[in-house]
Amino acid sequence: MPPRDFGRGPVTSFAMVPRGLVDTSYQYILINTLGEKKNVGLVQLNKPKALNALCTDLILEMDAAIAKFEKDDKIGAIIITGNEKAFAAGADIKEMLNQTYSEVMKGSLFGEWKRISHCSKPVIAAVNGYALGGGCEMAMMCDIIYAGDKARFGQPEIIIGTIPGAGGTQRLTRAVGKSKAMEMCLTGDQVTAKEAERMGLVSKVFPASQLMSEVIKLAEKISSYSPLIVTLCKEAVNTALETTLQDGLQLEKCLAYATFATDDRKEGVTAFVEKRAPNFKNS
Ligand code: DAK
Repeated sequence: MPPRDFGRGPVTSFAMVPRGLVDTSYQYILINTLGEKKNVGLVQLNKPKALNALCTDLILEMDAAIAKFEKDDKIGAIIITGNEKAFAAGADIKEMLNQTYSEVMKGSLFGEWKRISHCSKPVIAAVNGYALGGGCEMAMMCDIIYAGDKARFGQPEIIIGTIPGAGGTQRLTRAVGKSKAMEMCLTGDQVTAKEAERMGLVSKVFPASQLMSEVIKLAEKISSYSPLIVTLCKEAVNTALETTLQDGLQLEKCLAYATFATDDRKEGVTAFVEKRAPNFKNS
């Protein structure tokens, strides 16, 4: 869907997200570039009145924004966030109200939504507030989840007579194990940020007001490394969830050997030996 032009100027009250030159050409998201070197892409969901419910147009806009950052050589990592009340409260229930089986089958919007999980660059979820249903699934499509201390995660689809359809039963089970995932999916109960951290769903929890600065620090650190090597590393870790140990170890070995064919590995080890900072060229 082509981005719409709704004029300039922030349309959100999420004070914790740093403001710069904000691209407000989308209706339901804000995008921005952050960090000292402007090498971090930010996608902020911006449908606050509906707690960032994931309607079709919002998903299409996110898809376009992530594709744009993925293509941009200056961007080393992408952050997805919401606002202080909601990361995203799930798929848009009002939009789903009258959808039929054949419509969702043909549309397959969430089912085909692979932009985040297939992105070659690291994608970090910064979760404040509710991450429920499709919102929790979207966070789990990301590579790393950091959360504010008021965040809440859940798969409440069972309460409204459906089940997770965008990875909730699969990624959650891989992240936290069968018993916890089963409990969350079968009860619809939410877990707090601290519980999510204990379960291994979330890497780190910060006071809500510090979340964005910590996530930006993380994204800047990753962006300071060779993008080429970061992509290889991400591919190796992701493969661990998809394959046997032996096949995974084999792929890891091949990818590690492959780094020896790059200028950036040479630069990295040379810089270490020469006691200076590396100057990676993405080659
Ligand atoms: N969709 C639409 N609107 C929502 C929404 C949602 N998911 N969540 C909240 N809202 C709206 C509310 O309707 C309300 O709008 P107004 O009535 O003011 O117009 C506004 O946001 C504020 O919500 P509340 O008044 O309810 O706020 P509270 O603080 O009292 O409660 C809450 C916050 C998050 C606990 C509550 O809003 C809530 O329970 N929301 C629903 C959460 C939920 O059930 N999420 C899962 C949705 S199902 C698929 C793949 C994936 C999926 C579907 C298909 N395929 C592959 C086919 C995913 C499904 C889902 O995510």
